[in-house]
Amino acid sequence: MPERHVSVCENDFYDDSLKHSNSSVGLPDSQTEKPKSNILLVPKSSIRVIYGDLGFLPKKVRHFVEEHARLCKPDTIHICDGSERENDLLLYVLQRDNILKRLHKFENCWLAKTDPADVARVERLTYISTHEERDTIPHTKNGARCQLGNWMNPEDMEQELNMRFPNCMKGRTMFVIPYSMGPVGSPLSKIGVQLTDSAYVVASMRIMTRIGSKVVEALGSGPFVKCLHSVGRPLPLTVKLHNNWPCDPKMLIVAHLPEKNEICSYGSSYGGNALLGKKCLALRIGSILGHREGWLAEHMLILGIENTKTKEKRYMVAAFPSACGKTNMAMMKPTLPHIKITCVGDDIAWMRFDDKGQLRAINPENGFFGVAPGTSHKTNPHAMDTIHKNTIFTNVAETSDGGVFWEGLEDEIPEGVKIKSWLGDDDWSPDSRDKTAAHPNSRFCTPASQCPILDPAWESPEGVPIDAIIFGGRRPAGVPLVFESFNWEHGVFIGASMRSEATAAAEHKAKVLMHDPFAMRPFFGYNFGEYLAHWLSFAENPKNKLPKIFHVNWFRKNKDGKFMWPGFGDNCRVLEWVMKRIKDENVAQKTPVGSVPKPGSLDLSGLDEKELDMETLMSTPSDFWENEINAIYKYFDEQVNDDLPSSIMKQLKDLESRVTGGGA
Ligand code: GTP
Ligand code: SPV
Ligand code: MN
Repeated sequence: MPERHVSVCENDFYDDSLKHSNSSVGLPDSQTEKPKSNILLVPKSSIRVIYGDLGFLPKKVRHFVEEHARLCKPDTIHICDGSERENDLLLYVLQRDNILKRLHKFENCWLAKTDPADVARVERLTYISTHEERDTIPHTKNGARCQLGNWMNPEDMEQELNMRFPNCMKGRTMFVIPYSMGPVGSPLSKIGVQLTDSAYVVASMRIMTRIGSKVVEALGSGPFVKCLHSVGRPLPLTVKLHNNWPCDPKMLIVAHLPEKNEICSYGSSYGGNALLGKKCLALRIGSILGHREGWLAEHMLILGIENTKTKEKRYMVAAFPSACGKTNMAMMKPTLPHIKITCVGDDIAWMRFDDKGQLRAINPENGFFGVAPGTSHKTNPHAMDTIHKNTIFTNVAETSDGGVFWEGLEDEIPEGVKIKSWLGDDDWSPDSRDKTAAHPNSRFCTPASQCPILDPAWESPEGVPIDAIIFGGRRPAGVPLVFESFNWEHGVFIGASMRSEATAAAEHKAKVLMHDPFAMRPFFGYNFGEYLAHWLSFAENPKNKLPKIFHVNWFRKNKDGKFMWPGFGDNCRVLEWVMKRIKDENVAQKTPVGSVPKPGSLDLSGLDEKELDMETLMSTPSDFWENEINAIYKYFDEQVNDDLPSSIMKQLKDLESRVTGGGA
């Protein structure tokens, strides 16, 4: 069946909005303040603006829209205002085109199923293009392929983009999304304008960022990041679509052009490939801006933690690789009754030291794009309470009572209710051919404002004060439940030497252990060696109060392959210990790797201590660490090479001599 698309006459909403737009013909001149009409003339034809008014856009934005409309040749243009009315229109169109299906069990909730070839970020086709290769990635050694980003020179990149974007939106509507990362108008926020031919992307960006007229007002004549996105399927179609999901995986590219402040993404509509405010702007371009302007853009959650007995409250950030527990920790329901957690953000933190030397963080996002499998009332009740209205689910399974299902919800599905897997098996069971009901990287896209434990200061323009930085990953062996760095430099080394098992968040298939420094491996905007130097540089300012740095591992396994630590709400026990360490309480003891809790200093009340092997959970076996050190040597040598700061190499040598008994 041919795909249906937005067309002016089909839709009352668009018809109505057309009545209000100026439709006299004329060539808009981007040098004058206002275009003469709301119709764009391109060679041999014109493009109607069917929603919004070109004349309300700042001159630079209008120019950007005009230039790319001429290039991509959409049929029509829709300028997003962020209104409810607009959202109703988008949902109407998406439902009509069988891209979204209403989930009747919940309020204003929707299900999208993608082409099974477009289900995750594609790291190998994500590029940063700069004139100097070394600005983007370190030189590798021994013929190793760089694992710290993909670089392309600007000439080749131009060719790649020219192969894709001309005429790519034919027959479709080009949406113009002005969006703000961070609260609108905050001095720490950054503005982007995304052009896209996907209404699904608009509906998702509307949840994940702040969009629309208020952003245009805040932008004025200021700078913005130019973001261009296309599904890569002009009409009429030349191929059959799967699930009515337009994409072109063979031609996929996610390109960053920091020298032009531009992001261009083609061929995918999934998550970080297509919602360009998230990984592309807030992390890759963000980290470049942070390097230039003296701040940090990090793949980190931000949470508040309060001890209701002592009335003390602190904020912490934590960097875990994709699908390693940030959303769960950010929304944790603590099992200790005197610990209260509040959520500021679940994926990205922008941080800077203020003029008093206090590190402060804001969450640039406005929603959560969270991993569905594993989320349940048992593991993450606050997420479950967040996602039952105004949420777009993608690639989860649906239930015959109009709800959703994924691995982890087995105990929450009413009797007699049938499951339809994400791949369309109508009566799915664990014995079915599709191994899982939901795709392992299926997600919910939900407004942050609905989170029941949102921190009162989550939109504070100056950010919340950060007193601890936590790194972590999926480490089945050898890495203790928690350890603390000896100082800032050692902490930066711990971030640099992070490793974790691969997950379904990107295209990596096997559960291999990957180096993932700072959980930023897929998201560095510039040379990782420079990035390390940037982190180290904060210690040079004596005014800076450097937060303590920790490493946690919820994923250590026993001989039977079972997780040794209960995780989830019980992780608050570790955070309470971290809170004590912030105050320098005498609850830590040194190991060669870092300081771990003194026996008895973790509150384990309510847990079955006979079941818990705390000694093994905290252990740092030297044969394991000798291998680990060798792997880090090889990684630093091959991947970071000449760009590794000497103090980080010294940290590795010090670790080696502590582990092998040479002291240090
Ligand atoms: P991204 O959104 O990809 O950046 O992922 P994330 O870091 O936010 O990970 P998330 O919290 O969504 O967790 C990913 C998976 O890990 C889910 O299936 C969780 O159920 C599981 N998980 C999270 N925390 C824990 C934990 O403490 N223990 C165990 N065993 N699993 C956990
Ligand atoms: C991640 O992979 O770290 C995510 C999901 O948060 S995505 O938005 O697809 O990048
Ligand atoms: Mn993430």
